[in-house]
Amino acid sequence: MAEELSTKWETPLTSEQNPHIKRGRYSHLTQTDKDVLSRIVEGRACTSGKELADANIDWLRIYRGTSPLLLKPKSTWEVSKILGYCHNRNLAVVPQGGNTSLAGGSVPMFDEVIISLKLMDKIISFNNLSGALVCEAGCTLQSLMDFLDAEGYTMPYRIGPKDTCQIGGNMSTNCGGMHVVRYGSRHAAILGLEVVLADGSILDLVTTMKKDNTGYHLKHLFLGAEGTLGIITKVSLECPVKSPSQHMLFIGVPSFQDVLKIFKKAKYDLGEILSAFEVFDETVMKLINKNLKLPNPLSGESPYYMIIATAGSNRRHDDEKMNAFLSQLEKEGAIQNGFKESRAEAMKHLWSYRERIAVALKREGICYKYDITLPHEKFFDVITELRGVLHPNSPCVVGYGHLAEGDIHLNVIMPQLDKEIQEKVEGFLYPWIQNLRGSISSEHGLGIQRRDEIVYSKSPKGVEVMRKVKLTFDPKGILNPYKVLPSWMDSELTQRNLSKL
Ligand code: FAD
Ligand code: 2HG
Ligand code: ZN
Repeated sequence: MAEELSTKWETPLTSEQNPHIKRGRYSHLTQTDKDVLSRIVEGRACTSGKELADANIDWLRIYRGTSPLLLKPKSTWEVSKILGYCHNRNLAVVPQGGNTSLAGGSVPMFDEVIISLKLMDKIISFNNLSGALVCEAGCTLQSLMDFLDAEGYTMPYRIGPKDTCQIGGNMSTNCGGMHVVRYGSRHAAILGLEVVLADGSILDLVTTMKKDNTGYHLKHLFLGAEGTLGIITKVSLECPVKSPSQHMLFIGVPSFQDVLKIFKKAKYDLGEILSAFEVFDETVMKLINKNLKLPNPLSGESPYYMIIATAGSNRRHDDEKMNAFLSQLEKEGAIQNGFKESRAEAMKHLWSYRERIAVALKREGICYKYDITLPHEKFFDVITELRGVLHPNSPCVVGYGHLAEGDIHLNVIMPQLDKEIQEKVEGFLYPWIQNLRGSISSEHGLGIQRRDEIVYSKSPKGVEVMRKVKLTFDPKGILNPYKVLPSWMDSELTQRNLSKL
């Protein structure tokens, strides 16, 4: 997934960009630490070179740390040994999956040791009756999709960087993607997890069965925790069967009111077979055309474009439903043009328009991403109003997202990082979201980027409970510090007086 930026951009150190964030009172890595840790993963430690440099920079090329050590364990036992040692020595660590985080969560802030799960990529078991898959955390999403395809099953989610992102990272971010409308969030499909806790102990919550009400649902705490509560080493997931009947509509829509009308109609008319409901604006389409060299598949331009997908069990029945749906939209004038596609290869190609939008935007410049949940009616108002606020500075502001969940990806694209514009955007945006009781992070997480903005979406009591949970799981604060929890808690979470522990 290495993608070049069109602008010349040297990622500054995150610590230099954020001088108010102080390094926690962790030990500094000594040569002895390096030797001991490297011996645990014999031949799989990096102390220099491109692999280490890449692991220090995020996908968006906005955040960069200075970790001197990357470890690549191959087993839960090795992860446990590493964390046990780091805990004793008070060394901070960052768990890393495919490093595709869009919130700066997967890279160090300072010199934290990077623990990459990429070599823990074994599929452990699959039950062809229940659909229960058990695998190691480093399996890429694509490898699991391929494996399941041969079994007649599929993954219950789909996101763009599937060849790179890992199931452990997907769980840790509680990633969303295109099929939440059909299969729910990661919480819906998770059966169990194995997690190595901060002190190196192993919490085995793996099961292949769906129901278990034995007290607190611990596994759910790790979904969306972004590596701040433990390192996920195994995942057990309930996978749905691959639908034998899949269809897609690609349509151009004249107004946002029509987009909403179509959404409501799709819920009634496509009902149980609806599997994706995606929307993007005309500027996004232009950037797809320009930066991915993919021409508009429709014969004319429209202010909005949509991909509506279905997955069912009866081709004739679904075909009829989709044809009737499309012709009614045409009759009602709710679309300007559009077509239905049912051939697997052609649909894969059309999905690439949607799945590679983030790549198209990144090729345009530095992307400041805002990943927000709003009431459906307000989905695009935020774009229009923000464009008004930024005028005449007017960097490129675009919107797209998973409309079914009210999840809009607002991107502000600039030739280079501009703190003044960033402050202007956020000064407008966050109170706007709060007023509507929306979320400032729908699916990408808080990472470094949004941790201080948590208060716009979570009550002070909610943030306080999170602090207590963090201290329970990780009293020394060695797991992915400076992420998720707000910076004003750093002094307690990362600089505690160890003699009191
Ligand atoms: P990383 O980026 O490596 O890590 C993400 C976070 O999880 C970090 O905080 C890290 O410390 C932690 N972590 C990673 N592995 C573990 C582990 N085993 N145990 C504990 N903590 C761990 N997200 C969506 O929700 N929907 C989308 O549609 C979507 N599309 C994307 C498209 C593109 C082009 C890109 C680049 C990203 C997209 N994302 C999307 C962001 C999304 O969060 C990630 O792509 C994915 O879930 C992260 O997986 P990863 O393996 O790369 O994790
Ligand atoms: C998507 O839906 C991802 O494609 C990326 O969540 C969102 O680029 C973004 O802002
Ligand atoms: Zn998304």
